[in-house]
Amino acid sequence: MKLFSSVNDVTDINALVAEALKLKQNPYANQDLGKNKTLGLVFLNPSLRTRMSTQKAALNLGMNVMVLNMDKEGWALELQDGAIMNGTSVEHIREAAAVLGQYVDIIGVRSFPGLKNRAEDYNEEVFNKFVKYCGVPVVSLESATRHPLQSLADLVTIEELKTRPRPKVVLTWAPHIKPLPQAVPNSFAEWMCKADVDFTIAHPKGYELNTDFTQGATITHNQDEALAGADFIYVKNWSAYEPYGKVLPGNEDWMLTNEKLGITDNAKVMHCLPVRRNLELSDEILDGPNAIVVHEAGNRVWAAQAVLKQMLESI
Ligand code: AN0
Ligand code: CP
Repeated sequence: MKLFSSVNDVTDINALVAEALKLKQNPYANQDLGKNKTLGLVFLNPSLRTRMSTQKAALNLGMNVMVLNMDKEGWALELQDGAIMNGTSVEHIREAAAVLGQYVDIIGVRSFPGLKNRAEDYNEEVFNKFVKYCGVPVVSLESATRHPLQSLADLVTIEELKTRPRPKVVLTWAPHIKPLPQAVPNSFAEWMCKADVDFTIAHPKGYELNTDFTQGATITHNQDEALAGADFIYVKNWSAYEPYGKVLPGNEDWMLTNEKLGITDNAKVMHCLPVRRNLELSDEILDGPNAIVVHEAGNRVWAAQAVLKQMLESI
């Protein structure tokens, strides 16, 4: 594997999930694979889980890791070709990415969407330019429209904890005060649509996702109807796709509570984190027996390790 940017870069998702679960049982079995190989992690936005879990995964494989917090410690990047750089940007992505590729064997990049210009975000301008100019394999650490390491960890978690062969999985929108990307729900949807699950998306009117990511999903505006009989509930806020990047008024009653959990089949509750308590998810859910959010975050290590392992095997 030379690129991990979406589910479409994976030839066999079941094999990748099985690999992640195998690594969980035996984390240090491939310590020689990463010897004298270096992973570079480039962050243009904050991160706790992706940063730490991907570093841990690389260390388990015997790799060295270098981290650049480009938003805080790097030079201000220029993205436009042909720009006359007499403003605030100091270095063009052409040189920055190419130079990083000189120092490391694999690069991970996190670049959130601006949520202002939909075409720019959905063209993945920043991520794709890193891929184009760095000259080494690239792993997405969450790009403008997808978060594949998160979705892989989510699928690993569902595989691990499911109690029937084809569980009912519900992605349900949650309230938030800030406009958040569509990356996590887009990605979760496209992975679930390819997995052996019964998949439903519930959101208020106006929060329709780009249909490229939701082919095969059942989509409803009725949260209670969606929750009925669910085995896994995936809670996440996202801003509107149309009007792009906007938070629409109302819908506070979409926060998951124990009362709503009662409609489900004793569902396990997932969230990618970070989560705002009592806005997106209630204390009673997060502190209750059905929340598996910390377990899910723990599985980020095995997802990242499975991906890095496949990349190391191909360089
Ligand atoms: C980000 C998002 O929703 O995409 C990162 C989640 C992993 N969340 C926030 O910005 C709060
Ligand atoms: N879930 C997730 O990617 O968390 P971070 O933003 O903290 O990395």
